[in-house]
Amino acid sequence: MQTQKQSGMALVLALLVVAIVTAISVELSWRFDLAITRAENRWYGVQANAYLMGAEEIAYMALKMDKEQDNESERGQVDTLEEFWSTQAAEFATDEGWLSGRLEDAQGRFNLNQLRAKVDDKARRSAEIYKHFTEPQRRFIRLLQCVNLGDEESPLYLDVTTAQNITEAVIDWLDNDSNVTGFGGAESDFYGQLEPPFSVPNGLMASVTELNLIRGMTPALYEKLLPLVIALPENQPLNVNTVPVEILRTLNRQDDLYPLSIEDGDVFVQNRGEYKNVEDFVADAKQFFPDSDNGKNNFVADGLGVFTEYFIFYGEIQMGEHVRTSKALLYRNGTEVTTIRRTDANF
Ligand SMILES: [Ca+2]
Ligand SMILES: [Ca+2]
Repeated sequence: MQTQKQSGMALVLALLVVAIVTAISVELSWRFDLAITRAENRWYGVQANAYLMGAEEIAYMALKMDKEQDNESERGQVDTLEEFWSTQAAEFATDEGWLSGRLEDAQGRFNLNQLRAKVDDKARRSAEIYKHFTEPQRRFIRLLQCVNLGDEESPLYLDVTTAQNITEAVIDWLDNDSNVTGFGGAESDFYGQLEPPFSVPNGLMASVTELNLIRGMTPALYEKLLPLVIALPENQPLNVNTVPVEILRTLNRQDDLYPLSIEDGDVFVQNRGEYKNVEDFVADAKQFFPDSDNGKNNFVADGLGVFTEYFIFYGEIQMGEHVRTSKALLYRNGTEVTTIRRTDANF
């Protein structure tokens, strides 16, 4: 009996030991796998970053080269989509996958910080609504009406009054007073009563993400505006050589708060040349916004340009199983190129 009981105990003990050893080794091997995976990720992460930084350096070189060519050419300082910097670099094979990069003209997007400057009080009191706004503000009113909030089959556009109201709210967001602009404007009285309340920055936007907070903005509108807008550090002009068709449509006679028609926009974008200066652009584009009525209908070229200082660099790399991307805002001053900011969000 005694020995049977003892051997029973021994068996239980043995099983217990086996169970413990198994548990420990499973735990260990899991930890070991995790450590390996972590090390691998870290290794790939470091490698990927190094490659992406390298791609950014190549973008610097392309922009520097372009500036040197512009300096030597008779055409002068011009940046267009026909130039070398604008071409998508081919996928470049690496030992672990591939690397690619491209540049976008940041000044081909509507710079929201251009909305900050305001008209004087006399103009604000004018009976003619268009005089309440600066030309960049009128362009933004038109841009808001260009964005299709529906789909191709049943398009849906904002009306001009809503577009004005949203523009006024953006103006108040940027301006440094606490006076509410027009009917759509909003200052701390409005934002302070929201849940949660917040204060108006009354200064330049650091990122287009701020649009999300502005009175009248909806997630759908924000989503559609994203590829067309940017918040640059200052009042940088639009480059008419690189703007997309939606932005070309915002270039209309000063007294017209509606955008050019979709048809006009399509003709405009196909016919446009490489403009050496803003005057050349206006002369070419006059068919869409003829001057008449003793200058009342004139086209105002404020905030337009033909060359660019700010570019967006997009890098992408595949390493093993992983794909990583990077996004950087580059600033070109003469032949010097620097990175202003990197982000995973929006500039
Ligand atoms: Ca150039
Ligand atoms: Ca204000």
